[in-house]
Amino acid sequence: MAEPLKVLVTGAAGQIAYSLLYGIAKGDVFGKDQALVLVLLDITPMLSVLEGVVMELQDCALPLLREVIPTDKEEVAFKDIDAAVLVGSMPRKEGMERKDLLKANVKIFKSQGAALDKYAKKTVKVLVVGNPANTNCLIACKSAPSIPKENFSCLTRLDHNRARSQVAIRVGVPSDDVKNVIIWGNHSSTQYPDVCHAKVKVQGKVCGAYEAVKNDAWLKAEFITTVQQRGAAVIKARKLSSAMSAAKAICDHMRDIWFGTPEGEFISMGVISDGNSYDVPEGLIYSFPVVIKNKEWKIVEGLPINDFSREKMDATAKELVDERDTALEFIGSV
Ligand SMILES: NC(=O)c1ccc[n+]([C@@H]2O[C@H](COP(=O)([O-])OP(=O)(O)OC[C@H]3O[C@@H](n4cnc5c(N)ncnc54)[C@H](O)[C@@H]3O)[C@@H](O)[C@H]2O)c1
Ligand SMILES: *[C@@H]1O[C@H](CO)[C@@H](O)[C@H](O)[C@H]1NC(C)=O
Ligand SMILES: CC(=O)N[C@H]1CO[C@H](CO)[C@@H](O)[C@@H]1O
Repeated sequence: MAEPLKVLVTGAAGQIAYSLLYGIAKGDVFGKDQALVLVLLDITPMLSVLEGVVMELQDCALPLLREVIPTDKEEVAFKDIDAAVLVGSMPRKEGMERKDLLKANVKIFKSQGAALDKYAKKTVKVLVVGNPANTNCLIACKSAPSIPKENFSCLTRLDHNRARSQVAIRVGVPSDDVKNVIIWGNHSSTQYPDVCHAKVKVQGKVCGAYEAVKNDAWLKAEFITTVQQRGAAVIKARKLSSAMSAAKAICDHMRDIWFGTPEGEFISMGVISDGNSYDVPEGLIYSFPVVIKNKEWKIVEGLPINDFSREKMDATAKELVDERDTALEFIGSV
């Protein structure tokens, strides 16, 4: 068996981590023959909860899990890690101003970025989940100049999976028969779930989403708002935010980074824009369609973009530009 991989999960006492840690530890992400050391970071008041999570991981008696290291210290958490899933962030509290929330998160991700820079392996793959995920990812990336910026990404795979499933349910096929949906932009209600390039297998034949669904009005309105507002709908129903589905999406995202995307298929993830793809401003972490091979992602280029799509892609970009500029104003002072 290969040397154990060292994998960090932050926010490890929280509800996403509770599902995620099991998924990782049983081999869903790095493979069924890859031994693992799991490092669990949370804030000091959560250390006792973390102890409970450690006990449960031990009690799962998982063959791949070699060691579990709970900690509230960045220098322990980030030491020599191969992969990091940054789930913990500052949640919005009653009456908290948007700017104060952003500032608190800039502080966390600046500090964790610096810890990555100082302690992690230079080949570390970093996935940011804690919201605002796109901007937190950008701050972490900027704070870790010795790690290639391509090794940072943020999660929009949950939105991607939601879009796949909505189309699949509508057509009446398994979700696996819907491929190449795209989430563009921010992981928020301005994201644009795009099915113009999707492929749906219906009765053995592959066709476009419009042909499969046979209801353009639904695809152009209700489908989009359902995906955009799915997070809020889950909170309303469950009185808690998406956790099982978020954990599944994190596993999908990291597994694709590790093993690559299937031939002919692309997935969505938030990655750094160099300004050359789809007229998205340079220096944003923006969700694009990507393919992954040998642990390197490439944006799928050259997809034709109609006016309907263009407008929505620009709106979500504008939101991210504003948030980035505010975050970068804070970065010197936190
Ligand atoms: N990108 C996505 O698709 C997506 C989907 C769902 C949730 N989220 C986000 O993921 C985050 C976690 O969600 P959850 O439901 O697990 O929340 P949660 O409140 O159950 O858990 C968050 C945990 O993070 C910890 N934490 C806070 N600050 C920390 C820090 N500086 N270092 C380490 N740990 C810290 C908290 O103590 C808590 O245990 C939230 O920000 C949520 O909005 C993102
Ligand atoms: C971008 O999306 C994140 C995650 O939902 C959200 O917290 C943030 O407010 C959004 N940005 C803006 C500027 O609306
Ligand atoms: C996903 C990705 O772009 N990975 C890169 C991370 O950085 C290493 C160098 O440390 C590159 O070789 C990878 O391609």
